[in-house]
Amino acid sequence: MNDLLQVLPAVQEALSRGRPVVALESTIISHGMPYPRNVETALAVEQVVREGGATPATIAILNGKCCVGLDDAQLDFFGRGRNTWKVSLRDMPYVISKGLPGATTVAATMRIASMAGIRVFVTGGIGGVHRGAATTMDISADLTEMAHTSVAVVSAGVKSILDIGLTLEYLETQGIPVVTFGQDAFPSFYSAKSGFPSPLRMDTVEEIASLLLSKWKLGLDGSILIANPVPTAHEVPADEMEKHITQALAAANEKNITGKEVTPFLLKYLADHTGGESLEANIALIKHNAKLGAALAVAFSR
Ligand code: PSU
Ligand code: MN
Repeated sequence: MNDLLQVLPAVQEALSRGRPVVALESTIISHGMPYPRNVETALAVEQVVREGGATPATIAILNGKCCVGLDDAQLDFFGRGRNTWKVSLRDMPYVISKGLPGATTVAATMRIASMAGIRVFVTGGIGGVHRGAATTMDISADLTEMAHTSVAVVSAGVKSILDIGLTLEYLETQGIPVVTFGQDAFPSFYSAKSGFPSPLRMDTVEEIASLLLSKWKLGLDGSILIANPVPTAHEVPADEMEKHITQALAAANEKNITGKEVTPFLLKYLADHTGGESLEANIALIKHNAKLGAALAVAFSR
């Protein structure tokens, strides 16, 4: 194994026995939710993965190593988020070489999961093509990473802070199959629908495991996006969310927020302005995704 990898013993054991493992990201903990709900959620999500018959591996960078699996103290450290870098691919070499603490995004988490031999990764929402990307060129490295790293990504779709239509176009261009679990509509994180149909629909994890196997046997490296709609009881009405998103985008524009700060700024704005409801939805859907991801990892390992 790569000497930059530091794998938690429980994760190492599962991997060496060919047991199912589910990777989890850390940016969602440090930059996506407030303390201490973020740490409670990270621990609860790991527990959901265990109950689903898989071993959780939360991924982050510490002391110059890519850590695959964090202990409770490390999760708490990232939850407090002080002086923690948001690390996408571009930031990995710097944070590793300087020995800085880094919370990994979807892109960086996938890359490290792949280095460790993990094939299934669960998150809340992925990065994508931003609204206005035609002039800003703001397209998340999550999408380019998904084009060539062979780790399946389970998410609740794409948050409508992004341009969902352009994100789906970009996924198509990059050869990334998009499958929605159990419905025809592509979900938009807080809402089960987005106004866009899902390119594919599957109703069982066995079908998704077989899709993954087919893709990789064809030599088509890269990810599959599995969109898992938020449970109905936790949906936030799309028109209510849209009002806040419009305001968040205007605030980002006014403050000249650019580059890697854009997504955390928008997420924080929404968290601050929509209060409890969106946070509860966020927590519920991540647990829901963890359950599906664990089932998929189990099916894939068979
Ligand atoms: N979208 C969400 N929640 C998140 C993120 C995105 O709905 O927590 C985080 C993820 O870590 C994702 C990253 O990988 O933001 C994307 O950042 P950027 O747009 O800068 O690539
Ligand atoms: Mn960006």
